[in-house]
Amino acid sequence: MNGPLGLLVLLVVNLVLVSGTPVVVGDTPVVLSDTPVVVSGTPESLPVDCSDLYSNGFGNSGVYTIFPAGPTSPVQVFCEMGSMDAPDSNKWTVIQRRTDGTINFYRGWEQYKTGFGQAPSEYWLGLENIHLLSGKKSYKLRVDMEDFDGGKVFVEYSSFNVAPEKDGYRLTLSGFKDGGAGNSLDHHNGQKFSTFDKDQDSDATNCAKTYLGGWWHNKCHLCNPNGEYLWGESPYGIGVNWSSWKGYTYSLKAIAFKLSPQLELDAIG
Ligand SMILES: [Ca+2]
Repeated sequence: MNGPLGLLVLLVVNLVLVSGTPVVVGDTPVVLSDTPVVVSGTPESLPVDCSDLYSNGFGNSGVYTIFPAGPTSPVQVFCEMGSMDAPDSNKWTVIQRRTDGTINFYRGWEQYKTGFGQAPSEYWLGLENIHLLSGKKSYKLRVDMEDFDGGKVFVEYSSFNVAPEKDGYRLTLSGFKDGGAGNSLDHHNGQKFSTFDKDQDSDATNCAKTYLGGWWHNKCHLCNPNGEYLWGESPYGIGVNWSSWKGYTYSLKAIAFKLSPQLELDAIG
C-alpha cells in the first residue's frame, strides 16, 4: 500500500480499532466489530508486522494493528520502532510482554492459541498469530529482560520459527547471541507448546501445571516467561524465571519477546 491513500487507510484502521467508534472517510465506512473489518486496499498491502508499518510512514513506537492472519483478523501489538538517529535499526514486533503482573498468564490452550492481554501493557499475541507471522518473513528474535534492581540484559537468536498447530506450535531457534542473560531458551528449542490442559512436554509430569504457565516446556524449563508474576524472590520455578541469569527463585520485573525481519547485514554476518 503506497502513497497518501495507503497511509490514510492504515491510519483509519488504527483509529477505528482503538476507539471502537465507526468512522466514515469519504464514502467508505469502516467499522470495528467481531465480524470482518472492512478495509480498502488489497490484502497483500496490509501490514503483517511493525517493520511494514514503519515502511508505511509510522515512525513512533506504540500500539498498532497488524494483520499476520489476513485482512479479517486484525490484532493489536506494541511496536518498538527504534530511534530517529538510527533509521536502519530493527523494528520490533512484540509478541509477549510482562511488565507489572496486571494480566493473568495461567490460561488454557485456547487462550494461548488465540492470544490474551492488552497491547499497551501485558499480553501474549497468540500461537496462531505467532506461527503465521513467523512464516511471513525470515525473523530474528530478541528477548529483553529487567530485574528489580535496574539490571537489564538480553538475548538474540538470528532465526525464529513456530510450526503450525498440527505440529504442536513447535519452536525452532538458531544463532544465539548473548546480551548477558545466558542461553536458557535453548532447552526449549524444538519443543511443542504446552498448557495445563494440553500436555505436549517431554516430562512425565504436567510442566505447565506445575510451573504455572503455558510454554514450550521440555523437562520442564530453564526459563518460564509466562509463569506467575511474583516481584523478585519467589518459590522455586513458578515465577517469571530466566535461570541462566537469575536462577529459579527470582521472578523478573519485565520480559519481552520481540521479532524483527532479518536485515541484510545479519545475513552477511
Ligand atoms: Ca508431560
